[in-house]
Amino acid sequence: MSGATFLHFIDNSFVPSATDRYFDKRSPVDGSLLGSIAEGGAAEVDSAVRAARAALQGSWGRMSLAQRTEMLYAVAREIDRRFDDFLDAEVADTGKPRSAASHVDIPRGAANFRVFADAVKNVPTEFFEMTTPEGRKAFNYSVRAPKGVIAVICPWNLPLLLMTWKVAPALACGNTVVVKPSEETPGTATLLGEVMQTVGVPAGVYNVVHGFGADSAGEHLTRHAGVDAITFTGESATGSAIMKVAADGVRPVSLELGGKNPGIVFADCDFDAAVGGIARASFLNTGQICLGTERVYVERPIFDKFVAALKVKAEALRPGHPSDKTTGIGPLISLAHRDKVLRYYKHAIEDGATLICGGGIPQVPDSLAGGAWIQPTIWTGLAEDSAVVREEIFGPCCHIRPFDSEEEVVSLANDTPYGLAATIWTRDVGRSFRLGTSITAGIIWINSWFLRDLRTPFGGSKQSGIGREGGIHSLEFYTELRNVCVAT
Ligand code: NAD
Ligand code: 6OD
Repeated sequence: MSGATFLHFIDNSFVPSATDRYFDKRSPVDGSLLGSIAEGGAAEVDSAVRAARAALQGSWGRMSLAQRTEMLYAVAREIDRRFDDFLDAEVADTGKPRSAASHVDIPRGAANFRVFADAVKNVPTEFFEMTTPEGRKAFNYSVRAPKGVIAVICPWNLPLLLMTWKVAPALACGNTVVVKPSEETPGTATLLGEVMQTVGVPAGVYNVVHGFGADSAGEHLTRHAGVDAITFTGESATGSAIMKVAADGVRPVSLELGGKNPGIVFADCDFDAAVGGIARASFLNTGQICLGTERVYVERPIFDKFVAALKVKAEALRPGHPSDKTTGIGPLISLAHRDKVLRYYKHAIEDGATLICGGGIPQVPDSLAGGAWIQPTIWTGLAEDSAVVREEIFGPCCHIRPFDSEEEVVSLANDTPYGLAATIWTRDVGRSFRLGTSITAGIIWINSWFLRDLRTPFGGSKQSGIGREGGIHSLEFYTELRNVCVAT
């Protein structure tokens, strides 16, 4: 990275666009200009894909598994060593509190490289002994080959965490990557290029092209015939557009998309734990987490008490500068995203919601007035067919509705086009197991939220995605299985 100019990282070099075009990156905290980002197009994508292809055929492709995994451990160590640089970059781009980024985003960035380097060394293999019709011995086994050049298209909400969640397993399996970070968050992907240089990862293995999505770097990348597979995290509508493009060339896709996840609270729950859990699920990262809870269902006997307790939690979240240790909630990613969230806030009132708290823009010091600040917001009283209850808002808000039976709440929870996650709070063990299978979602948390061993599968049902990543499931996406039979 050179100063506040974010360049592409192609074939081991930081380069501007051929057209020398840039766009601005503004701080979500105060609206100030943070820097300018090189805007990539077809030419930059083509250079990056060619570099990635050449690296597959060069030293990267010839490396032993041990050498390759050693490099990934070295990448993890270098992220640890430059922890503060990554933290500064992530906080500048997103405005999230430093304490949150230093506990979640940056450690997970390094952990992803370690976990997938470990995982790839322990892939189970198949090996069967056979006999040919003439009676000779034969051995039939499978091997995993890299898929090739992987396009990695990333969102802005957890930039390093979600990018390395794809890049680390892709490299562990011997692929090369071209990353298109979100136009909102260029920092940590660019910094990772410096790490790759320091560690000595061969040229072309990790490439970054900045730019926008449709008709820009993102679409050029997914359309490029030299891309063998596409892994994407972002909105369901974008995932659908990418899937159509991937049909040309019959290329595999892994899609981690949006959610409108239910939080379900039974009267027999540990009340304080449930309030704390739902508060995290609704407001963490200013509600910008795909796994978050914007639909909360609370069993009627504790409904009023729960609403009052969640209101206290929401109102305690003080907006503030990322470096201030007392900051409880950061801004949204941009003023444009705040406009979208505020439209839902207005819509909720038009649809007859009772506003429990929030609903607008908070008071912040004058120095932060240009930022994308928003109040954590709770509503009750909406019909289930309100857009506020059906559509993903991606802001710090939730609607709470009472329910009277397990059967009723399962039906409410499943009545959604999404199926990413659910968080359920109960002390009834039998019910936990029942809901673990009756809720249609990729991840079901009981008495917990956003807690997952990285070796387990992650992904969504219905419009929340296609495929699973995590542990062996990532390795399955990032490799091609070949069946070999050797007759002696
Ligand atoms: P987005 O879909 O707008 O953008 C994601 C990325 O795709 C960006 O890099 C963007 O430039 C690129 N892009 C946009 N249109 C494209 C196109 N036509 N072709 C190629 N690339 C294109 O999503 P966002 O606003 O950055 O992120 C928020 C969304 O991501 C929310 O819906 C959230 O639920 C979802 N998300 C899902 C997960 C998950 O794991 N399921 C995780 C994080 C975020
Ligand atoms: O924890 C993960 O690996 C993961 N993919 C989290 C996604 C969060 C979405 O915002």
